[in-house]
This record gives sequence, C-alpha cells and structure tokens, in this order.
Amino acid sequence: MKTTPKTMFSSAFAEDTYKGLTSFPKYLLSQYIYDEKGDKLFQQIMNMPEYYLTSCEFNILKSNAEEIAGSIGNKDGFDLIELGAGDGKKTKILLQEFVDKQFNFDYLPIDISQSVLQELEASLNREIPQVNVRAQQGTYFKTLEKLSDYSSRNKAILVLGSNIGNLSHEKAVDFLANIAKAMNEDDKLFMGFDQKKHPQKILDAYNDPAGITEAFNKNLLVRINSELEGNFDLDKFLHWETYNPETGTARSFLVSKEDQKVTIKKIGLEVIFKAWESIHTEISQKYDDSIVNWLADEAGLKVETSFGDEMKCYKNYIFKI
Ligand code: AVI
Repeated sequence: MKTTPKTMFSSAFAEDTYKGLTSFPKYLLSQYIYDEKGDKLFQQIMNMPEYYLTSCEFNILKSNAEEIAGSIGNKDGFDLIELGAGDGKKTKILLQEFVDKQFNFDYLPIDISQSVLQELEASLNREIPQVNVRAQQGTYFKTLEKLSDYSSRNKAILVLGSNIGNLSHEKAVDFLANIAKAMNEDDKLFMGFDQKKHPQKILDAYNDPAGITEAFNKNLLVRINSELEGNFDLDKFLHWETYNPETGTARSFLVSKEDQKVTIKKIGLEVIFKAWESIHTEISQKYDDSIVNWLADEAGLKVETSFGDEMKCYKNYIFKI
C-alpha cells in the first residue's frame, strides 16, 4: 500500500476513506453512503416490505398522535426541531395533529441534504400550508452546537427512524448528551429505537432479494470511484449482513470475492484485498428498554414514557432532562 502525506486530502471523505482502507480490518463510514443516489436508495429501502422499521414507526405515530403531540408540544408556543428530517412522511402525522390542536409552533427540519430539505418544504407547503417551516442544512452535531441561535423558545426535538442505531454506544451517548445540553427543563426529546427481535427478521430487512440494500451499501464504492478516481469493480464485492443477538448489533460488510488490487488515484492509494477479506461499512444497533435506559442515564436524560407497536418491533421514547 502506498502512503500519502495527510496534507494532500481535499475533503473529509478523502481523508476518512484513506484512513478506513489502510486500517486493519478495513472499514468505511456509513455517513458517506448518502449522496443524491444514496438518498434515493434509502427512500426505496424505506418502502420495501422487508424494512419493517418505517411502517412500525408510522403506525406508532398514527395510533398515538394525540397523546404524543400533547406530551411533547407546549401550549405556550414551541419549536419542533427534527434531526435528520428525510421526507417527513412520519412527521407530517404530528404536524397535522399540532395544527388541529392549534398549537403555536415552528417546524425546524435539519438535514445534511439540501435537496431533501427543498423537497420536504415544497411538499409541506402543498399538504399542510399552515406550518411555518424554517429548514436548516447541516450535520446533527454542528447544528446541535448552534441550536440556541435557531431556537429561543421551548423545544420538542425529534429523531425518527432509529437513526441513532448507526452510532456505536459511545457515540450515541455523546449524541444524546449533546441534545441534553441543548434542552431546558420543559423541553422534550422524542426518539425512535428499533428493538431486538427475531434475528431472521432483522437479517431480512438488511438483505433484500431485490438487491436495493446491496446497491445502498455499494454506493460507498460508487462514490469512491466517481469522487476519488477509484476503480472498484462492484461485481467483485459481496454485500454481507450479520446480526449478533447478544449485543443487538447488525453489521454490514462488503466482502472481496477474490484477490484483487484497487487503485484510488486522488488519495494516491493502492489497496490490496485478499479473497474473502471484508470492509465493514455500517452498524444498525437494535435495543431493548434496559439499553435505552442505560444510554439515557449516561447522557443525563430520563425516559418519561414510551410507545410501542403491536408486534413489539419498534419503540419511540420521550425523554426529558
Ligand atoms: C438510516 N438508518 C437508520 C438505516 C438503518 O436501518 O440502519 C440505514 C440503512 N442501512 C441499511 N438499510 C437501511
């Protein structure tokens, strides 16, 4: 493998790719899956029958909209801040409920993707024009640091889709602690956590026969090819999913089917793969009440209440400080 001086990296993506592919074992960061194509593939994943997370959370919101809106909304006026807003399909249930209840609120969706925010704003203008939208583009962590610049009143913070599951427990505690720091006494955090369940159901959700999840995972290689002048041959890698029921961690890999050498020109790297060597690409953590309570405790949050679906697949928790 060639080594490269650190100063030549043109972006965080270039530097993280270099670090990940020169480590042992090799890894890439799942956050880089999400460019325009990655966003579209994730939309498709959310509509797959195997990816139960979306419909479970949708059903929880639908069945409990009134109680949830009453618990997280504030009659004196508040900002509803959503981290990782996506297409807002599930959030619209709550937005409609707040509008019906005549709460005085602004909706602040935050997402890394500007195009996702534009589409969300346009669809809200069409569907629920009464909602005052103040979209913010940015990463979770950066936006949380500056939250007091955007919002000076009571806050309800939403993180849906079990997005926290893509973080290790250590990073999840940091994330929750950062949210807790931004919260005042009357503020609420409403967050989705995918639950431990039959391991086969989890494996099926992350390994669909149509190959959408495979394309989503391989989008990391597509991006390296196009943005860093790499020459990964996608067909020479296998999408592989594992689930450990002891820890509740689903892990995604790309596995090299043969001995091969890949060149990534822009970071001056030649990567040697032995046959069946892996690149770890993503974790999707599954939870139970004791893990969620432990994370909350570590981060200085308290669970106020939770809402589950009938199949016990998924839960949304309300936290306060
Ligand atoms: C965004 N995140 C919560 C998804 C998940 O379930 O971990 C990303 C995903 N990866 C494969 N399928 C969906």
